[in-house]
Amino acid sequence: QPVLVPILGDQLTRDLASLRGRAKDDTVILMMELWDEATYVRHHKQKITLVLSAMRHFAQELRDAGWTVDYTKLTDEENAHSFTGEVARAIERHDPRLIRVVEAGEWRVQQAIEEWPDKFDCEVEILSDDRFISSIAEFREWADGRKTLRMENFYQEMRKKTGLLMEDGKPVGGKWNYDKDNREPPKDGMDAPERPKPEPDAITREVIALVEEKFGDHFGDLDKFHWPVTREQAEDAADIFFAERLPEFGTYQDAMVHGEDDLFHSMLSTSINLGLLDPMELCKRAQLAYEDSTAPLNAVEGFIRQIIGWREYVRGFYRYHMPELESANALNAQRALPDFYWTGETDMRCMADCIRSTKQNAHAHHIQRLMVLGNFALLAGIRPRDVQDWYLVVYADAYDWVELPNVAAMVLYADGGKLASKPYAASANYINKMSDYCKDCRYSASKKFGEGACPFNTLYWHFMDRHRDRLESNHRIGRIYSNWDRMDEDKRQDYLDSAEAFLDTLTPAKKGWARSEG
Ligand code: FAD
Ligand code: DLZ
Repeated sequence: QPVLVPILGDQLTRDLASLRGRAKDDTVILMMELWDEATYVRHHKQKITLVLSAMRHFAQELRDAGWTVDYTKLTDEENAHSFTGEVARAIERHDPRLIRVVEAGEWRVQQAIEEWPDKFDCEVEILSDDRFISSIAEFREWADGRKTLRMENFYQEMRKKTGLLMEDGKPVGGKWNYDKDNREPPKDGMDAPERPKPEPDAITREVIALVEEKFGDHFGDLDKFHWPVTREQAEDAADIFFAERLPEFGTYQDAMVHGEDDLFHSMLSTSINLGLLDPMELCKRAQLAYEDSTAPLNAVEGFIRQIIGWREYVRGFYRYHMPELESANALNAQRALPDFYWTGETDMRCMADCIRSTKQNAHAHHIQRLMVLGNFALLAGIRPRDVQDWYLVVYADAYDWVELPNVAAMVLYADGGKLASKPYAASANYINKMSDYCKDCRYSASKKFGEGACPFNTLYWHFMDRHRDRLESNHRIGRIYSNWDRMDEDKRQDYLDSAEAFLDTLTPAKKGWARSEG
């Protein structure tokens, strides 16, 4: 009677807690390609390709290392197409004495796993996912009893816990956070060194053909699939990032350039989330770059903050606030997602470029997701469910545990301010300052309302006006109402009328893009 170790699609880590210390001749590893996982939302074609190809490569790597891997393919006739169904079938095949599994990232999957001890006639051990620096229990302990949860406080705890960028108990350089040095607008004609783009090998090409056949009508292009699917490829990508892009990462973290899809970002989130790269190892490498003087502190601290700060924080926040977070809608946003999020057909040059990159690469960088695509959804009052589904579908790095808190709480303020102290609402001024989008746009960033005015300008005041009751008392945003009140009545009405006229032009997305109908 062996030990059965199910490994989920985002647990592709050689040192996974469930494998650690196990004898190879006493263990059967179970990996499952599942229709349910590929279609519970209709993921971008590149995302399905990425997960399935990385799973197949990982299974091969495990077999080469001497493990027994029982691998169900999507096309296997008997496939039950759910985690629970496939584990049940594996129990029949192997009659294990114990199932040893690492907790799932997604709440939905974790709920299913927690039913296994009652469902199955064998012992089930559910292990904490220690690829994260803070466990669910530690986050809960930190969060319980606090009036407000803020990333910054949590991040400082993580710095102390890991010792990253710490010197005698104090932050290196004297400050915890160099966010103010992460906001340079792009220079004219700025481009960045290309990231490595691994060519699909035979395994990936087989998966691409499968995805074209089974999921050909899902969103997204598949002809430029260049994501790392093995640990080696992911490590190559990390090497190039540290050597060529980290030094500028901090300075231009918030910059946006038309047609420049990666800039100085690491493009490592897909590999980190799949488990191909260890987040702590990456942070240590970043720290070394600072110590070797190959990258400045604003870059290194910024990178480390994203990983041990934001990434860990949103994961803890997600588990702390699930399942309520999924249906939160504090601003009562009820408008359907506009069709152009799927088609890219909009005259707003910034939106069109971010959607193009999303479709071509299954990626957009952080500030595009937050301050362009997200900002629009916030200001236009798009239903959180629609926006959440969209983000979960379209990005190759999207899993519910990281997408949902970013979208519902950070972007849409649907949690009413549990995660962020204010909505990230901005007018065209911000986008114009931080990008080169506006100069060739049909809309004018400097025109406030009326024909040709940038919709971000009119929607901004429409948003502020309709949420005045809630936001006026917010100490970080409330002051803007004195600007609004100083405008004469006609001008305020012009803003609101222009916003309404624009909102009336939006065509709701057809049903069925994100979830199958029926
Ligand atoms: P870099 O800019 O190089 O950052 C380094 C790493 O920091 C990333 O690889 C990622 O692991 C981590 N990171 C940075 N910001 C965040 C954050 N806010 N939350 C969690 N991790 C972070 N990230 C995902 O991994 N999956 C998602 O589904 C996802 N959805 C998002 C939705 C919205 C609305 C927003 C605003 C952000 C979202 N992010 C998500 C965070 C961030 O945009 C991506 O992690 C980043 O763009 C990935 O590209 P990169 O690896 O080049 O990141
Ligand atoms: C995203 C995804 C897809 C498309 N397919 C699979 C799959 O076939 N098998 C699998 O184990 N995982 C898949 N995943 C990732 C799962 O959704 C992921 O394992 C959960 O997020 C676990 O929380």
